[in-house]
Amino acid sequence: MGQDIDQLAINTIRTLSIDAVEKANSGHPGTPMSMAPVAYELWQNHLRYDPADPIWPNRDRFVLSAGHASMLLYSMLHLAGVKRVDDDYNVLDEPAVSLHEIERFRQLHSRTPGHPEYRWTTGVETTTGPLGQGVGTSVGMAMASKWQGERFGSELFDFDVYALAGDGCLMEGISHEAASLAGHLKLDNLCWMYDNNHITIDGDTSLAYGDDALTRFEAYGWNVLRVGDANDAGLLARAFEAFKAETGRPTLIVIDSHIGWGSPNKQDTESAHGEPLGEEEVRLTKKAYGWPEDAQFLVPDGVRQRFDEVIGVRGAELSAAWKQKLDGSGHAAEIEMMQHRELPDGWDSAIPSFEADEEKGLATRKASNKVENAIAEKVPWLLAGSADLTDSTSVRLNFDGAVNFEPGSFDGRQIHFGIREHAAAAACSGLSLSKLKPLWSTYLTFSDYARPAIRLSALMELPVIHLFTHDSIGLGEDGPTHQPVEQLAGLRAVPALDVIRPADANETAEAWRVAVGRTHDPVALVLTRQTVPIFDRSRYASAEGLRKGGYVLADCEGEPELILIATGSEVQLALGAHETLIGEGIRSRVVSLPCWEIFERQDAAYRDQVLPPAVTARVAIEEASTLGWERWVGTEGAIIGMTTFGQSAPFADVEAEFGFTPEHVAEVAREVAKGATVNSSTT
Ligand SMILES: Cc1ncc(C[n+]2csc(CCOP(=O)(O)OP(=O)(O)O)c2C)c(N)n1
Ligand SMILES: [Mg+2]
Repeated sequence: MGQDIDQLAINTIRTLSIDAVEKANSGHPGTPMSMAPVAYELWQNHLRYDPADPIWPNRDRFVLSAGHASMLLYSMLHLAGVKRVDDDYNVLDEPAVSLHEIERFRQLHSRTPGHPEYRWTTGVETTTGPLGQGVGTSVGMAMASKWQGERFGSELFDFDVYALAGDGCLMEGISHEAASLAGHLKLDNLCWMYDNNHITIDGDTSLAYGDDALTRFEAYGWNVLRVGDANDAGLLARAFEAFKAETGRPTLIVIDSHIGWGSPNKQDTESAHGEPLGEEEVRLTKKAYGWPEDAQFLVPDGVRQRFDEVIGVRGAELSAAWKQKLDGSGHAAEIEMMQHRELPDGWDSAIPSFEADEEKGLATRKASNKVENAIAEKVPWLLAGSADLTDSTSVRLNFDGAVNFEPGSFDGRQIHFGIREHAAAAACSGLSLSKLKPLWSTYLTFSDYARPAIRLSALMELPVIHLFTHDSIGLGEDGPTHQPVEQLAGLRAVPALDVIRPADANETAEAWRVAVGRTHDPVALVLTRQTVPIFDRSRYASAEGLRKGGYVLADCEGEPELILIATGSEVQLALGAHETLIGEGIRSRVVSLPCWEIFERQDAAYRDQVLPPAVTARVAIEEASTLGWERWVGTEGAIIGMTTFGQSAPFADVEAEFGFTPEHVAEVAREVAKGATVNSSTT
């Protein structure tokens, strides 16, 4: 076609994207068209990436934060010949994205879903689509590179992280948190490429956006570069070289571009963003590219070979040299273990068991701290962070060597995320994607500030620990702004996220065992601020029951006629009421149900043993929204929960105000046992 091979390759990225969107009759052609030269220059000439081993641990990461431009990434994965990796980490002799899959863009079960999904399509480094999440996650990846570089040596780990962001990513609040954190941490291995095309869905950005991005990022302490034309490979190359040479600052490259580049009627318009170009415009655009107008999904001769010769050859050399270094490093076993998300032998051997103490008790956040330290000391890659509530949420590591993660000690274990919940959660996804074991913490109410990133950790099936304390109105004086009500229901509604709310210190130890032991799926650990009794397990059932999500904690002689179900700090209320009711001759049972999701995964026989279907007199007690408890108490049961916000007062007064006393629980239970219909909540 008379174009030089690199231009031909760039136009192939463009036309594959155009054709895939056209065939699907849905998708976003404009940004792949304009950003094709940027992706091409980066991948071919800078990215240290081996298409034949896409899980090589020290590969540079390419994050498509503008996830709607997914066809850009799929085209790159296809043309670069990236191999597919199966769930057991085996590289297969088949493409991650075949041409057939590109033709099936956005169709059911294709490897080319609407937005890139980690774990589903090899080569997708993180799931993106909700704008800003990619840049947030990229910070965690850059942190992980620094951590591993410090621990294992920079000859083994020094990978760079590139994220392609649009106007939307930069407008989203998370980009502020993430950029501010990255600047503070001096993450000079992080490069964001800002596609400055002045177009979003509604039209020109002047409708809603007038930031001076250059000044903004300079103020964060970033190195800011500008490329005035996305089609200028020379300028792009210089910018990438400048990024690589920079020390002590992350880099933002502002790249001026024209969305829908080459489309005679749609370039620079919002209609190029999220709709197929249309048959006629496709022809005109292909003509403008010097492309055969009728050809579809055309990959001209020489294009795949060009990728093989450049990124393919460079990547193979780099990954082979790395593997040699690894073999001689003495770190191979540990790195291998991390890569497979395995844990060192004996990781759980120091988990304490807590003596019964029903008088003084212990807050579950305090018990959690002891367990966390006992595990973290044995799992070197467990990192504990907090959004400025390190001691309030009790996540401080206190053993020798557990220093802060910061410039100068990037192998530190304690992360100070600052008051940046959203970026903290997103960065934890980045750490986890890089095979570290992260946890971060805040108060349960403020989990709302991180919710989109929590959701993505679940969608990606990443074993992140989201740790939340001050988990109910029981936090007392701080009042309704800080007292969570609807957060538990909200978190429980997230698929693949297990929400664990332990009742006492020993259940807390079990909850940690579950959380750290898993290789997939996040956990939300939900803990109290206030002290709760440590139950006498010689009298009640073992806390090991938590491993099944729910268990019979206290029982009666014979078949129960009434079941009290509770979680966390309310289990003590259930037990208190239970003792009274047993004394009155009512055959009551207490079920501790710290994790609904795990309980639901047990077989029916076990679930029916704990909650016999014939026993319909049931009372649930939880200091949270009643939403969802109908599932456990049925139509004849009662729910003692919250239907309003809380109150600011000392905790005992707040609990009494809302009916969270053993006496009130017993009162409701007597009525339910009699078969009376009881109003479903206390307020
Ligand atoms: C959090 C979030 N809000 C809204 C959207 C819907 N959305 C998808 S793309 C887009 C516009 C993005 O504009 P820009 O980032 O400039 O991308 P461009 O069109 O230039 O590629 C919007 C609002 C989204 N994906 N995520
Ligand atoms: Mg834009």
